[in-house]
Amino acid sequence: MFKKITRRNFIWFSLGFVAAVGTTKVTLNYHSKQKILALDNPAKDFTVIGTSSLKERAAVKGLMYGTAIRNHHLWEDSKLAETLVKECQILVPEWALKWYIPNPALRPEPNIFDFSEVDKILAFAQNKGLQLRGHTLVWHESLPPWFQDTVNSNNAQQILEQHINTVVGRYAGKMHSWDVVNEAINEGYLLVREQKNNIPNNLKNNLRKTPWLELLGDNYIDKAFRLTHQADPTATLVYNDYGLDYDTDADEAKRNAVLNLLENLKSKGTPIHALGIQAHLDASETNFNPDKLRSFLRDVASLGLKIMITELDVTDEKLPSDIEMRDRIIAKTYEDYLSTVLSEPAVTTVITWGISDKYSWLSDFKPRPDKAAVRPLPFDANMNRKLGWNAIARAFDNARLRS
Ligand code: 9MR
Repeated sequence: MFKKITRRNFIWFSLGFVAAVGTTKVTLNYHSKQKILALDNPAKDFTVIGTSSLKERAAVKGLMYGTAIRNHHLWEDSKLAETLVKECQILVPEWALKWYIPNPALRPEPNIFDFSEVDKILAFAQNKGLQLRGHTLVWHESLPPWFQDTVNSNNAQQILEQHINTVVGRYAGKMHSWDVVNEAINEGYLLVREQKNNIPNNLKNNLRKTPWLELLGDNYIDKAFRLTHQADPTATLVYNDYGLDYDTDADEAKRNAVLNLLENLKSKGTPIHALGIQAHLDASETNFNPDKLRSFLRDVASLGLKIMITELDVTDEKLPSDIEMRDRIIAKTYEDYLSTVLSEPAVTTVITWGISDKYSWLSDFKPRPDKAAVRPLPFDANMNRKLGWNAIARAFDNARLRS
């Protein structure tokens, strides 16, 4: 028989429950801390032979190395510009080719385009012998404030066409590649949830619910590629996405969904040439499985597609404070990842999402709980090479020659 629950019993029960939850949390925290510490190997050798730059090491193997860049940093920081020219073969504007990031915005009004910043970056790149790639034409983020009130299912096609014709047309023949569509597949955890609820695993269900999907229907991806190819038949056209790197249910589901999308596009004859893997890595992630990642890369390559690593960086959000330890774990993350992906011949290019810790989106988006400066990139805030630089250099030195 159950005893009547008295007020006192209830209080004791609640206290016990809170204590149990607290202990479990402490134990879990302890275990995840131990797992992270186990990632550090102070004896690991990161020696690099010679002093040549990342672009030179990449070029020896028929590869390209480059970085994303916020245009104003390039004009304001001569040390950054110098480092970038020395180390990079290719640049991608982190902001300037998005529809709307006011610096100034590319498309401030429905019928006004401002190319001033992009033109300056292109002139800089051409002057220094660097290539330029475009990011991005179709995305659900960084859309203009006028978008919601102006764009509807009657004019969406025309507004997208106008965008692609105007922007891609202006730089036709001058761009290495375009991220035509960015992040069109749902978050991995949502794909897993759908699988658990027996929702059919098809392209329609796997697509992220974006304004573009809502306005143009699920054919919008194919449309965007065809329009871009028409506007610039020489550029390599890329589908770009994230959350593809680890041996987790979410990333596995996302890899399958992306593969499914690529197969679908290829079967329709869509002019798509490469998959862009963003590779925003996490130094504290313990579920890295080189075989699984390689097998995904091979599946993508078997569709006749090239692969570009488009936004590589390594968050140290969950690492301990000690800087030397952090740099070692970050460097190991870079080397493990790059040696895996570069073993697949279809991988042609490696681009980091920034080059110096002084300027990383992660400072705002994934700050450290101890408020210490983040260290996700190959150069420190004073433009000195870090252990992460060695790791990238080593991965290029050990990569096989591309034909
Ligand atoms: O790094 C970019 C950040 O400065 C911008 O505020 C943000 C919104 O435009 O975009 C960031 O870059 C993203 C990229 O365009 C697409 N993949 C994820 C990147 C990091 O969020």
